[in-house]
Amino acid sequence: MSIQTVSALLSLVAILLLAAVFLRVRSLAHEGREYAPVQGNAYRIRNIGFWILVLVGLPITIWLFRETPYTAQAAAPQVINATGYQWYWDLDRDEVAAGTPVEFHVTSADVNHGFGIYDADGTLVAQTQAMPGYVNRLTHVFDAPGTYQILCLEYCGLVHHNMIAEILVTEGSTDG
Ligand SMILES: [Cu+2]
Repeated sequence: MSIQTVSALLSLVAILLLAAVFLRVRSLAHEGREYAPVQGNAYRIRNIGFWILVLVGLPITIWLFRETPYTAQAAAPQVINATGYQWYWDLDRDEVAAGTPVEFHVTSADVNHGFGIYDADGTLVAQTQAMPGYVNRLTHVFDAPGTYQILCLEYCGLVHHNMIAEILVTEGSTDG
């Protein structure tokens, strides 16, 4: 089960629990109750919640902060400067290592292009825009070695379909 499926199921359970609480409160709302004991209970629950947050949430928060800034913990990115032209890509580097972040600095020399990275099966793995006057940064970690293709994702004129470049992703780490 993927992490997305797990979090979706957990969210669903939490939503159902919350809905059950609301329905329970609604069904009790018709009963006349003494106000003071209800208020006392509510304050007790609020106190317990507060101390759970302090005793559990605070240590977890501090623990999670130990690696900040997170980017400094990651290996130095491999940088590829990519420029789109009508109708080709210019990459200053076409070989990177799998498992280490690759930072694409993407721009265009003429019109808007779409910078799409496809794996060997033709699945889009990452994309950004290539725009004249701007440098868009796209960080991607290639999990699997292989040959990846850069295709233009925005119609940019007559030979748009021919804007294909290749990146070779090799096993393991390189100098970066
Ligand atoms: Cu294009």
